[in-house]
Amino acid sequence: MKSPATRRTWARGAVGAVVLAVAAGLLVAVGPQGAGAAPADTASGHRWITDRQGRALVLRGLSTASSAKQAPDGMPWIEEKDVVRERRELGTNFVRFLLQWRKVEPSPGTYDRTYLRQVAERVRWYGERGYHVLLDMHQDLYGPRVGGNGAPVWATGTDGLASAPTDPWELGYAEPGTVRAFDRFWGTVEGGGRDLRGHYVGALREVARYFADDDTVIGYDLMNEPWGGSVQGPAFEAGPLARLYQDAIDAIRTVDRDHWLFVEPSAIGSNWGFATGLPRLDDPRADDPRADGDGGGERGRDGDAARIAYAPHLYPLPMDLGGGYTGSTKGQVDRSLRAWREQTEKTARRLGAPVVIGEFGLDVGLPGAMEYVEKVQRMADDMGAGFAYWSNDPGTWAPWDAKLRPTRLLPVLDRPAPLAVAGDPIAYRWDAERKALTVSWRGKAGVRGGTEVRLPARHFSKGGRVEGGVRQSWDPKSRILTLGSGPGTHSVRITPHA
Ligand code: IDC
Repeated sequence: MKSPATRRTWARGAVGAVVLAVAAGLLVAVGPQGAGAAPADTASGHRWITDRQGRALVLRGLSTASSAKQAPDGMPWIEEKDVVRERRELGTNFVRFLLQWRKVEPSPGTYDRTYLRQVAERVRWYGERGYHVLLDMHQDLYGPRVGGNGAPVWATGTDGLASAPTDPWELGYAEPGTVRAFDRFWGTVEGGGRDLRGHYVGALREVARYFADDDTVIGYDLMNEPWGGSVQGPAFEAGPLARLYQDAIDAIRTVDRDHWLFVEPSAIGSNWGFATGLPRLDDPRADDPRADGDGGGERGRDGDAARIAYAPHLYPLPMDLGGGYTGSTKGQVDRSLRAWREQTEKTARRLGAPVVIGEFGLDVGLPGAMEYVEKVQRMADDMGAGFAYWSNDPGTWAPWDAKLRPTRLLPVLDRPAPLAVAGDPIAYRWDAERKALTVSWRGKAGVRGGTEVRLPARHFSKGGRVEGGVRQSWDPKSRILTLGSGPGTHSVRITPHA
């Protein structure tokens, strides 16, 4: 019953030129994208990740958590009460949960079920509060053996090359030992050795086997921020990366035919709004006549029963370089955001995939930081994209500080929005000035339940007044208002009760 919404195409402007020069591990970007026509300002017209009732999900949440990268047991910092607090304070419905290959497969071909059980316990904490969990096979800088996280030491081949710590950490991607470890992984240097990609795919398949029947899990993020080592650009993304993704998708589908498979582009470049060479991938479930679900999706050659989602990250280069969202940097960031959206939508069309912003985030103390977060949230709403803010680790980037007291980010993330839409969404928007949340959608056969919107107490202390729609129920505890749905077009406006 989880058939995705029918795919349509958006009218979209031309894409400008991008020149990405890769030299000696350092990237030099020349010439930003041309502006092109503005994308259609609507959430409609693309595929949606749906819940068990066939409703389109508006996924909003945080990544949990960077702390898992270094923890000996691979677990994030959270306890169950932190999940309760996250739900209460932010009303999020989504979490991107970090996994580590080193923990899944501690020695070659041996999978650690204790680790998977501990992950499952935390997934349950989230599931019991209505969350959807994306399991993210995380890595940065390959693995701990070369100063990063992710890959097991046994799967790290450096050929004696070293990797020194760097500041900022991202520069570590150019360290010789790290580059070689990736080259060994992708099999792009002479010398043979273990089939590391085969092991990686096997580890993903084990994760999927374990969680195949877990309805809280929405899908698997196949690799965080893939890096090509010494092979970059389309040669990497349309080559070794696409092959790994296809192998992983095929392997996962032998044990789990329902969960979504999230793919990321090579981060350097794409995070800044440059084009990606990631090609369309095949989901075997699209060829399976049983994959029709509620009959709402097309299938076969159109691939509409495929469940591949696109999860790029968003870190505009001027901000990566330490700038805030102010002064002349602001204009640069805005151009970068436009380019990012254009490229993301182009790639999503090519992949036939809904979009989830897998990461965006910044130090909340930077000048203009909150305006930037609000801007990205509005863009996500306009795109009909989900997002996972980076991250929920208490500190300067998070909605809570080291003592779990709210930072200035918390009220910005605690924002009125639909959570699930009972049909094909047309558009939704929170107008902070007029204090109005508008949601429109087309009812669709086979979808059960109403449209759920969350009305935070900070904006809707006495609940919401509904115009143009039917209020089905209001739960003041979860602050979820359910709106009736049915055939035809719905257009609802909700304002605070006086
Ligand atoms: C960062 C953490 C930081 C850690 C670093 C390296 O915030 O504490 O030292 O990773 O492990 C990404 C990565 C994500 C990064 C994040 C912020 O996917 O792991 O987390 N980021 O730097 N890509 C761009 C930014």
